[in-house]
Amino acid sequence: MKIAVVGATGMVGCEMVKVLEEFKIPVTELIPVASESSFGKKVEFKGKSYSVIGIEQALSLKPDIALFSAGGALSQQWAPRFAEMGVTVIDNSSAWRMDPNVKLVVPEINGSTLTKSDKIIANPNCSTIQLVMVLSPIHREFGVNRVVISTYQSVTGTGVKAVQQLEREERGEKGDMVYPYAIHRNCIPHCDVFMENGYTKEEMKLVNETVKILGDEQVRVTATAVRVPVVGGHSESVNISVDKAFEIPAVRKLLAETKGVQVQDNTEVNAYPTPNAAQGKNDVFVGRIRRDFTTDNTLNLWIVADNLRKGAATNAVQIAQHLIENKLV
Ligand code: 2RA
Repeated sequence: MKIAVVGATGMVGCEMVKVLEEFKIPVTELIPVASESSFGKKVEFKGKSYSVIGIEQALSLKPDIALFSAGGALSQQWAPRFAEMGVTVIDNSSAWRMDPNVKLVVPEINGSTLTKSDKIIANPNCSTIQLVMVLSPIHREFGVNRVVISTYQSVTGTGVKAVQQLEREERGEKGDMVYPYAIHRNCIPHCDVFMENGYTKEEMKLVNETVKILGDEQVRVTATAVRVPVVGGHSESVNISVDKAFEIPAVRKLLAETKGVQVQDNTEVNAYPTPNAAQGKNDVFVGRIRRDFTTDNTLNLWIVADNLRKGAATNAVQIAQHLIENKLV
């Protein structure tokens, strides 16, 4: 299996290479792809060194699967060219997520919808993936009708320059600003760009992608996305209204039995998820599961996941794993 990683030197791309190895995906040849400034850089994979090459050369090598994490513009331009060559593209950018002809996939939820004809597959936004991993079983069992979510998103979601801004500010140094304000000891309610409706693109990704993945236009979502000085992962405070009556122990049991979800929920021993604990892990962690007493059939909970892992690289590799295991590539 020849697998290309387009954006192999970026934070998500590096994580994709690690996860491919950890998950023992049967890769016979890794094709690391990046911009010209990285040509020749070495990428270590399963004890071998691979040289970073350009995307045109990668296309000529005709990989079986290409994992893209190199921005929307490059995906718009190149994903169709790879697909035309018969390469299955799993794209981590937002370029194809809302395209009606492209599936938006979290394997545990809708992986079974994939077929051999899906040649461009969209990886959802990180904050969406961890949300729907918890929402999906609750929706199936109780019928979700409204979701109010506030996110607390790691600076790693913005990229290495944002992490460098945080680290510089922690040292008391000045330098290039990725955010409009200092992120050190601060919270910035501004993830991605503002739109005319007063929401950010990040918030509208949560709204639109959640509906597409759950496959139910009746689910109403409203979001506030906040950037926080954290590196381990994204956290989310979620208020969920459902159609049916529920008992909290039944919700806790349902989530504990959900593949890819770990319940950490015992306030007597301060057991709840945190980004520091979730960093480097592939599951989604949920806790603080409790009834919202202000209205009927509504609960609050807290969701944490490593945004570079299940929020990006792990989910993409799990899609590849599903395709390989089901002989769809
Ligand atoms: C962020 N989800 O956290 C976006 C992109 N990774 O900024």
